[in-house]
Amino acid sequence: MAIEYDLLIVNGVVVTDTDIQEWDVAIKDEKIAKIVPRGGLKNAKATKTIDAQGGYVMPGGVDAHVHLQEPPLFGKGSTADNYETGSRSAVCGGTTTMVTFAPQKKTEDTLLDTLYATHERAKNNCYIDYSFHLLVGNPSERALSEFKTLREEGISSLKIYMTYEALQLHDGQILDVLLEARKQGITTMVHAENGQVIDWMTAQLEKRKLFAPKYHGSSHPPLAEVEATYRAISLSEFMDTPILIVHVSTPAAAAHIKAAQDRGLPIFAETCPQYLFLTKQDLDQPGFEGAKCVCSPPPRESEADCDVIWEGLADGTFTILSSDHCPFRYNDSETGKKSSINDEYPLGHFKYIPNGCPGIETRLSLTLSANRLDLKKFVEVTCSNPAKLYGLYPRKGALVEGQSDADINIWYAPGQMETFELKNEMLHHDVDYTPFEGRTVKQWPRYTILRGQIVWDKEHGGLLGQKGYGKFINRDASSLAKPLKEEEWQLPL
Ligand code: DUC
Ligand code: ZN
Ligand code: ZN
Repeated sequence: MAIEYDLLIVNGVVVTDTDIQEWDVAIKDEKIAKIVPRGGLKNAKATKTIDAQGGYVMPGGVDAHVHLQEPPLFGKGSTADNYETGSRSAVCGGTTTMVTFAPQKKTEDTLLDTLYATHERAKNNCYIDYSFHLLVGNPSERALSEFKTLREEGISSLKIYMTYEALQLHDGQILDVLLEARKQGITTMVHAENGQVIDWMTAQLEKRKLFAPKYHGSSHPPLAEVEATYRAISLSEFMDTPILIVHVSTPAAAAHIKAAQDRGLPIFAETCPQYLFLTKQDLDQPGFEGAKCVCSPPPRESEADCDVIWEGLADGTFTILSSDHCPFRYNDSETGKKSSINDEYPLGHFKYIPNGCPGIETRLSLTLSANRLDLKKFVEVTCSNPAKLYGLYPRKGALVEGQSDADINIWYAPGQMETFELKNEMLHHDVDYTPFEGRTVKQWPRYTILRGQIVWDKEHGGLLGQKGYGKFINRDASSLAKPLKEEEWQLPL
């Protein structure tokens, strides 16, 4: 009998955002060809068969918040990982699609040049499939007029900032962006922190000569996030345009988001492992060590805050769980965390510590290992919803016959993998630390498959994928985020 399929996955438990079933999977020409009840492919001929041994078979991870090869934007440093090392780290942790940022600087007028330059950085360098969010630093008339072309170029989302000198937009500029985004069917991501509150707090701390890494947390009080979140929701409601609030860290911001969702507004939200696993204590380490966990918003007060964020994932307040992989080396005085140490501040100054933590490789395993989310919810927030929100579904984030790319993680059956302590030396990024060092890991992808190719085999060689196999994916408009009204927005008079 002729070979019918390229790959079969048998004896697994298929988990999607809607089902948990003992199903077998057949793959052909990079796509999911068939999913049938266990045993149903007994007579099928394939080039290769994987026995999943009762392990979970899930869609490959979609990480929709990743910073690679960026110039200094969040303080002094520049990101450690490039497209090669960042995507290598991603695939070794089960992420098969990433959406990174194409950052336009305030001094630049155009978004299209930014897009093309980012394509050059990514092309032929990625281990996994990818797309970009345009980061709008300067919504000039020209930049706004380019939104239409962005859509034609397969880009359907952008990110704006309410803080950071290099990026902060004022409310009028935010409305300009929202209006044009609405016209073009683009989803706007918002970094919601009040930059002026942060600057004021920073000046107060400086007056008191408080410079240690832990004061990064004090300089970004919950108030800054909560106020900006409410303001962003208000601007979005005024313009009837959907937004996604990125990296939400505080219970009070989550409450504003939930209240808006309960009113039927198209407000979406993201959180990240930092806000599930880290607290203020992680910023308050001996010497300069706390700098490893400096990110914005910062880890919050206590585990009780983390518990509320977990609940928000479970109850749907948070649509997606992304890594916000924003990697800076620790022992690097040129571009890393230690670039904030100098003659004037021999112990460093929190305000100059580059903001961000690595986490693209650990997002899925840490979250699954914590065992705090229902399995379908885990798939929803880490795979399916990011794909739906950013116009990749059902090609990505799903296992739909004939439609989905064959991007799959095969995990271990519960208890089948030996538990281990996470160590940075196990990871594949180009960063000299992980903020999650020493955490207990109970799950890791056993196999990762990207468009039908086995790109990770934990027990036989680890990384098997090839740099350059990952390709740019043209995205559609979001299938989740839409204005309430179809008609053109009218100025209220
Ligand atoms: N915002 C991000 O999204 N990532 C890193 C730094 C920041 O402030
Ligand atoms: Zn941000
Ligand atoms: Zn980020």
